[in-house]
Amino acid sequence: MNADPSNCLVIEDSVPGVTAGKAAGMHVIAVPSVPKRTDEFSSADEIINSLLDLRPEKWGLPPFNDWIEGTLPIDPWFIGGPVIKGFGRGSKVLGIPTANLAAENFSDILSDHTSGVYFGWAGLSKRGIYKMVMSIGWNPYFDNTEKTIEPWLLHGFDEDFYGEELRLVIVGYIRPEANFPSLESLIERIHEDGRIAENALDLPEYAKYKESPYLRNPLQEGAATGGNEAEQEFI
Ligand code: ADP
Ligand code: RBF
Ligand code: MG
Repeated sequence: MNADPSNCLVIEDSVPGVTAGKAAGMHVIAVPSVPKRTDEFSSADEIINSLLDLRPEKWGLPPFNDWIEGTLPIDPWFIGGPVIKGFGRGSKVLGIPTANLAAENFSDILSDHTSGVYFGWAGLSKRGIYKMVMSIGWNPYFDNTEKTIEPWLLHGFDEDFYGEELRLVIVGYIRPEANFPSLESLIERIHEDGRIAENALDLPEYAKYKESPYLRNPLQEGAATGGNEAEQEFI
């Protein structure tokens, strides 16, 4: 390539690739192919969770121009099912209740989609449609062993709604899941995510999905659905 190695940026998902890039005197960003194995990639200059977190401007390159107001639009995905019991930690410890969906019903969708903080619209079969912000992943602060789906509906409810059919259209990405030095800083960050989602969902690019039939017409009351059939229904 006839380029000075110090002017090269390598993006690599394997340990040998990271090692090779550093041995060549290049800058290296690691995107580990296996989550939770970041220790093996410590020789990289930066470790990111997924390509959604690539920020070219950190490396003197032009920024991506598809981010809007702190959010990245994604091809929407559609998941739903009855609200199940979570850890009972969101409301009690954080003051942020999350209406959990059974992750095992969406294992194919979840393995396609990276962990992180996302937002979109939530339909509750007996109540209406609400703005929503959620995390998907292992909640690093609590170091969970299971990947969970944690949607926080941006609305004050007078009662719980366990068992009710919840439909989600996820339209954008905010940030990777992170660990925090204190519970207060985790709570503060989740409220910030809530403000970002609240504002972004008024943008036409995201607001239009509020009309998705998937949110309003449960295909089979109480049954879990996900992915392609739902997407076809929307189109
Ligand atoms: P936690 O989220 O506190 O770990 P659970 O997941 O078991 O515990 O319980 C949270 C429950 O709170 C949800 O299942 C839902 O019924 C209720 N809830 C009340 N308000 C909200 C809200 N704004 N967003 C999500 N869930 C809510
Ligand atoms: N947990 C984390 O450990 N790290 C996070 O960065 C994180 N971000 C979250 C963002 C949002 C918008 C929501 C709703 C939750 C987030 N959580 C995060 C999950 C939170 O810890 C979880 O909902 C509670 O532990 C309840 O099980
Ligand atoms: Mg919960």
